[in-house]
Amino acid sequence: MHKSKTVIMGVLNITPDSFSDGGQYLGIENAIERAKIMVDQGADIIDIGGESTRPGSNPATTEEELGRVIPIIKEIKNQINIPISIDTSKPEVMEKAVVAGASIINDVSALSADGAISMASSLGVKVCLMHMKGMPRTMQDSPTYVDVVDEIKDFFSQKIDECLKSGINNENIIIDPGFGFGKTLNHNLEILKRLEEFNSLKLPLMVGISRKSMIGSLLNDRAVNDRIIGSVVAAIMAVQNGASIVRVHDVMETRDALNILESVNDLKE
Ligand code: YH5
Repeated sequence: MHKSKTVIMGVLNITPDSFSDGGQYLGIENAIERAKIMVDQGADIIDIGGESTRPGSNPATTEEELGRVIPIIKEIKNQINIPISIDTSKPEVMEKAVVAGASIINDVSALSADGAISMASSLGVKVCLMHMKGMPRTMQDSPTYVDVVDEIKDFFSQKIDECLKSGINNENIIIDPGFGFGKTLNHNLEILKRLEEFNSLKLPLMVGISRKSMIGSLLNDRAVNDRIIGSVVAAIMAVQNGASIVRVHDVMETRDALNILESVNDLKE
């Protein structure tokens, strides 16, 4: 069986806490440097986010988000030849980011904001629809499902239908079960175990597990920066179970592991 190469999306967070505060200029310089390193290490896409969606976080204003991400998208577009993804839920940010050079909309709320579907449709770019149960501030307050995989698949079927009806091309849709977004540790483990079931929707499947608390929990509450091996193993398992795009912080380590996996998987019988 020939499997095509797994796509690595490298995470570039542009929230105030992501770069030690040295003013806007330093922020841009640091972000570009980080993006270049990830590209050298094998990233295929750079995902730029200016809104913290961590559990318990409050939403950023449109102006805050635009101020953080637009200058960086323009500068990456200027200096690096790589597809840029914009991690946002706001239609205005989607529009300005695409005008500035982004070619993928990565929306953790799956285009649920007013006007988001029609904006994505008119921009004509790829969109990643991620599943989230609840809102970031409260989503981890004991979420429940009858069957977590079935419920997420039903959510996607409905969303995909809405997207197609509003004129988004099927070829432009990516799905992502949203690890950690309104899911307990057990929900996350079950999603990873049964990931293959999402492939019945016949769309590229993306996952983001990198450094998340599910990894920390399984490693005796390991600190965020010491979750690399756990994250890489989870990414490999996801790819073995049908993911084709992995959103990661540790690009070099993930590329190494994928090279081993792909070498074995591509070996002809
Ligand atoms: C995702 O899964 N996740 S932002 C908490 C952490 C570590 C990392 C330390 N955007 C996804 O990465 N987009 C985010 O604890 C995403 N899929 C897609 N498509 C959350 C994140 C993180 C949160």
